[in-house]
Amino acid sequence: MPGHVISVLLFLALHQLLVLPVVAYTALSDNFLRLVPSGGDDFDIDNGKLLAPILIPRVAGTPGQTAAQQHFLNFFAAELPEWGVEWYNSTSTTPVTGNRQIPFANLVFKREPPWVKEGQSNLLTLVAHYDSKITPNGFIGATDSAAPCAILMHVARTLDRFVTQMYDEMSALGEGGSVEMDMGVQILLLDGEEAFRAWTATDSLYGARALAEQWESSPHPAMSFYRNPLDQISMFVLLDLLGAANPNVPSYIQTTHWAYRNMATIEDRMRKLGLLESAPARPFLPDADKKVFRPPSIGDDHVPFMARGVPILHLITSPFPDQWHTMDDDGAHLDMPTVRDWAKIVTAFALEWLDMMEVEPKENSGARAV
Ligand code: 1BN
Ligand code: ZN
Repeated sequence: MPGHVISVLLFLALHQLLVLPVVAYTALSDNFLRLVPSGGDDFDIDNGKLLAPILIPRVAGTPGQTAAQQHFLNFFAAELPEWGVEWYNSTSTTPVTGNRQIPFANLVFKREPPWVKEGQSNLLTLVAHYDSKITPNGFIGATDSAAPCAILMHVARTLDRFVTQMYDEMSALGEGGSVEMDMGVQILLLDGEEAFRAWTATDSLYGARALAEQWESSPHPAMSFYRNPLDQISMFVLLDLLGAANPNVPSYIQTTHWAYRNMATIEDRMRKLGLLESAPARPFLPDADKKVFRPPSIGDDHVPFMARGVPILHLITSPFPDQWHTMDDDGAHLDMPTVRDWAKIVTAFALEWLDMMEVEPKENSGARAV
């Protein structure tokens, strides 16, 4: 073979090795999908331990805000003690609360490989807002977004066992330390999404705007692989207005459509395996084959992050639920099979994202879906 051909081949091989990182993405097996738990009675609206405690008004600066925060903190302390907890506090006036500074508090729960240094892990970032709208008085916001918060708590506790096993095995084999493989997960429970009077750039997204700004201006130490906490987000998956029957969640964003497809494929596979309870006329995620995209226009917590280049998967129904921003957006109007199906779909998506086939339970290991 002529020398210059060898040089070209060598160059291509090196380019492949050095420039294009090979990142595994292995679909979950049918066996693994069968083991994904739905959360069952934990989503019960009266006594369930995930959702019932937050089916209350949760407006920033009121006792309901504190009760919701306490619920999340108690849950992670009791069930997921290895997850880090961070508070991101800010204050702002609003158009209806005069000169008083209203406190907004985002909560971030994070599980990452124990060996990583600051700024070295990439983080699947699962997001919902926990505040509720100030009007109408007594508004609960069950789909908006108590149910999405409860779903994320369920996802976190399901991931934990597998993530722990993965980190233990990687430690034992000395496999840690490559930025693609050093994957973690964080749950962002954001405050102040709702407008106090009417949705504008300054009356909305109080928590998300403060967090995106703070993370943008918090550089990691020199030589870190990721520049700042925004840069660590491998995908920002935002759940909103989920829990009503017959949801339709389009694919909004062309650049992350591949991630939407991954989730739609999981839904399709779970339905065909008879693993989902709901029987909608159309899939929850019907747009796997979408080809033409228009600029997305739904304002939501992803906006300050997307503006800073973070990849977004926006899971919000269109049309919005009939109960949207009315007193009927309460526990009684949730469709429990739909809530539990979302819990399964998002959990399976996250397990797959985090490459958990590496620790797939063996069929006779006694593991079972709950
Ligand atoms: C979603 C849930 N949003 C508020 N609660 C965002 C939004 C506000 C979407 C106004 C459309 C219009
Ligand atoms: Zn709302």
